[in-house]
Order: sequence, then structure tokens, then C-alpha cells
Amino acid sequence: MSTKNSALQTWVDQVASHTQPDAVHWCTGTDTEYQEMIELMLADGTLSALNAAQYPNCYLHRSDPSDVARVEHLTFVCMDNEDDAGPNNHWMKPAEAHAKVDALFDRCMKGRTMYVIPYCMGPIDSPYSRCGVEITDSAYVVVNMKLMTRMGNKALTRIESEGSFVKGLHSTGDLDPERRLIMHFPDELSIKSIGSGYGGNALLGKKCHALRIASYQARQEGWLAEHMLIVGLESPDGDVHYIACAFPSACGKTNLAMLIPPASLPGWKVWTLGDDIAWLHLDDDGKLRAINPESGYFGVVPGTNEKTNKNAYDMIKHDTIYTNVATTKNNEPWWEGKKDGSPATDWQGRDYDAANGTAAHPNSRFTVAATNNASYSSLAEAPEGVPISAIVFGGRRKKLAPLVYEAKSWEHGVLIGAGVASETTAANIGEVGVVRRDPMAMKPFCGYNFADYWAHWLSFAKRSDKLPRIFHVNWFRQNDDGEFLWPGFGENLRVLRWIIDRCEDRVAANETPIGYLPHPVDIDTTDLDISDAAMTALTSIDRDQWRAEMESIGEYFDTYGDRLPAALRQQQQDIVKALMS
Ligand code: OXD
Ligand code: MN
Repeated sequence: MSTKNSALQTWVDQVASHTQPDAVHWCTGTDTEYQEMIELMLADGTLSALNAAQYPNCYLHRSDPSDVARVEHLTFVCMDNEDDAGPNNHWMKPAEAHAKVDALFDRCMKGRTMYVIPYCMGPIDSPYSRCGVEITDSAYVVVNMKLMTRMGNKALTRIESEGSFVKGLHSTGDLDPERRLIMHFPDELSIKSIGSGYGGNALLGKKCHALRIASYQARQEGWLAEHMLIVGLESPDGDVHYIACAFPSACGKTNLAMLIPPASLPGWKVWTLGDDIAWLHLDDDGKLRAINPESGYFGVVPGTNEKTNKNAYDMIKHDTIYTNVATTKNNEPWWEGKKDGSPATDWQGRDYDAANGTAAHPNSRFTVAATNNASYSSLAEAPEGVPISAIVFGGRRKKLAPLVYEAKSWEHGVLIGAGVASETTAANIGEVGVVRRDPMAMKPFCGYNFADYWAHWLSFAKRSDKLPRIFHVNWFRQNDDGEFLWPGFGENLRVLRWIIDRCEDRVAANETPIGYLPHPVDIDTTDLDISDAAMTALTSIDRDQWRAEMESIGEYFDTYGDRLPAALRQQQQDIVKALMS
């Protein structure tokens, strides 16, 4: 096959001559093609079939044990000027980066097939969507991209009529971590990734395109590409509010996006638009509208069960690709927290032995099409997206952060987002459980200098007076015995209800220097086993601890030097002052 788009054809030909594959396959995106790829991988051992009676069309992939998560230390943003990439990114000069990575791509596809995957991030007919083409030598990437994006012929047709697309070149290389690099070239709208077959490093539509490249493109074009779930909350009288929530990796975005209302909130319904990424645009009326650029989920498996996320638990019972889970003796997938069955084989294919650690890898994943999800919103396909009532930031904080609070203005909300911090999880290679600053949950994903990114966020206040309200939540607060103060999961809807009531001006709040906190009586705790003391802790602030936090945010801001927007510094200093008075 070939294409009418000469830039695409030339690039494909150049890559083929550089990487020397045995064959070139242009992906059509059909179900038949998907099935052929599955058969190919079952034959060569890349996949194994799971119990077909209990888990029809489900397959297991075991990655190389050294290739199980994103690798931030090997991920680069390559621009001429180091300051444009900012202290939040690893940086390399484009010429040096190309030379380094191109040497690794030299003849790397010998003996392999090169797949060309045209894809569209967002509904195929949405003006907010953007296209890309990923070239890869991994059939596993092809089937994952089929589940996660609108890929194949329709995307190619859009690329041919539109002309522009993001170029993503990927090879698993030899999987040697010493020869693994994930390079982004925002000015060229291109990505080169080699040496990893794992999710975010290999499925280039996701973090590389829809966040790192798109965030840069969004700044130039006046929109936002964010690490946010999008969910619709329908009240018993049929009103639907859409909210977009930015939480760091593995802080429960997927669970919140698929939340099942608790029995104590009869008549409420929750609709999933997206679980990881939102593209936000101002419409002609000044309303912020969101689309989910993805069409599937690449979710963390451990912890998923009927109680924590029944929608996810059910949707991954069929037509799902599992990566790095354990299996039972009946060849069903198994993971820690499944609450059903027991492991016979661990994620590396060894007989399960607790001495080897967890049975499933803590960052094991499911890949599944969004249409498998019972709570999938039909508006996820709407070209115009959905209007956003509230933006919600959050993090995993044992101490300090209350259950929920609201920003006093858009500028204050930008400060709250810029101050997000969270305890690290297994979604990235590195230490787990240490608090790190993760502004807007974008630390690993912002494709340019955070200081410029915050200025871009702030600029929205000048462009619209209909912006959503901004909130912060923390489901993870603990007491001194290490017990969670808030039950979380479905019960989080009680907090989201307060957020909606605030957006509708239906409930008063307690004004504090850090923002508006709920009066404890305004969070419905009917039927919850939660003490008054716990509710007080969840809805109040410790001024000394907060002063230290705000000062630490100030020190973090110092690392951005003169580029830090003055309005953000002002917000931070005003709060420090208010906490001292
Ligand atoms: C993810 C992540 O995989 O944020 O979504 O790491
Ligand atoms: Mn994510």
C-alpha cells in the first residue's frame, strides 16, 4: 500500500531504507487485521491465550522483565534552547538527539515487519482531534493502538485531506535498557522511541503524542492537552455535569472515571468519557469543552475488583490484552487485589512463589476498547466534546491536604494545580512512596517549560469569563495509625456532589487562606462509618503545615527563575501572608 500524502510516503520510505525491515505493512484498522495480528503473536509466543470460556478473546503478554514501566530518565524533550524544555524535562539538542537515536535505529528492523499505523486522537470528525502515524516493528503495539485509538483507513483519509500529522517512529530494538531512548521533537511534531515495548514508551499516541507533543502544540494553538479523566455526573433529576480531573499516575483516575454510585445516592449515574487524557478547547461562547483523544484504556490491573471498580472488572473479562499479570491454574488472569482465585504462575512465567515478590507486576496493565465499558458515554464520540463544569486536581497525600477545597479564582486554581504533589507509584521506574511535586499531574508529560505552561494556563482568564471552577481533592488522607480517613471509590461521589453544588452556587463554604473548604455537614456521610473527628480532620487545615507547604512550593517555583509568571508568585506569596496573619 501507499499514500497520496507525499510527506508521509517519503518518511515511510526513508525509515524503511534506514531500518531495513523484511516487509512493510500499512495498517487498515479492520477487525480482520486485528485477528491476524493476534494469531501471528500466538504463533510466535508474543501472546498466550487465556481461559477462553471465562475470558473470551483475552490474551497475556509478558514483557521483558527490564521493561515494565515508563522510563522518565530516558525520556527527552529536544529543542534548540534548553530553557524552552525547562527544568521539568530532560533535554538534548535536536541534532545530537537525532544522531544518537538514529544510530540505534540503523538496520534495527532486519528480519522484522515494519507496521505503518495511521491514527486519529479524538473522534474522527472532530475539529479538536489531531492525527499521527506510528511506525513500529511490534505487532503488540499494533493491536494495542487498535484498542486505544481510532486507527487505520479512516485516519489515513483524514491525514490525506488535512496534510499534517505527528510522526512517531518506534522499534523495540534489542530491549537493552542501555540502548533505550524516548525522544520528543516538539518543533518537528515528531517522536523517536527505541528499546522498549512497554505502554507509554511504545504506544506513541498516548503519552508521547497526546500529552508531550500535544501540550506544546496546544500552547501554540490556544488549547490545553492535559493528564485528566473526563466524567459525566448525572443527578436523579437528569442534570449532567462534566468534570475533568488531573491526578498523577495510578492515583485512581480509572476508578473515578468508572465510578458506580453507592446505594446511599440512589438515582445518580456516572458516565465515562475518558480515564487518562483530556484535550480542552474554548468554544465560540467561551465555554471550555473536552474531548478524550483516546478510544480505549491502558489501566493498572492490581487492585481492580468488584468493589473497587466493577465496571472495569467486568469490562476486562473479554476482548482484553493483559500485560504482566499472573495466571491461575485454570489459566485465568490473576492479580493482587482481585479477591478471587489464586496465582499459579507469576508475571514472569515462573511457578508462583511468594519469595519472588508479587504474582502480578505492580504496574501490570489491561488494554481494552472503551466500548467494553458499561458506563461509556455516547458523548465520547461527539465531535464538539462536552462542556466542563469543574477542573479537579488531586494527589496521594497521607497528610496535609483536606478531602476537598475550591480555588478562589482561576489564577488561584492555577496555583493549586502547579502545587500538586503526590506519593510516587509503580507507573514509573523509580522509588515508590516518596512525595514529589507533580504540577497538574503533568511532571512526566509536559512537552515544554512548566513556567511557560503555567503562563499559558493563566492566559485563559483573559480569554473567557465562563471558565470552570477549580478544586483539589485528596482521597488518601491517613490518621497516625496509617488508616485511611475516607472510604474512597464509589463514596467519592459524595465529594463530587459538593463540587457540583458549589458550581451551581447551592452551598456555602468555609473560607480559608488555601481556598474554600466544605462545612462538614455539607458532605453527606449517611451510612458511612466515619467519626466526627475524622470529618473535622478532612475539612480543616493546619496553618503551620500549610505555611511550610506554601513555602516549599515557593522554593520549587524558584527553580523556574525569571520565567515563572509573576501572577503565580503573587498568588503563592499572598497565601503565605494570609497563613501568617
Ligand atoms: C499511565 C501513566 O500509564 O500515567 O497512564 O503512567
Ligand atoms: Mn496516565
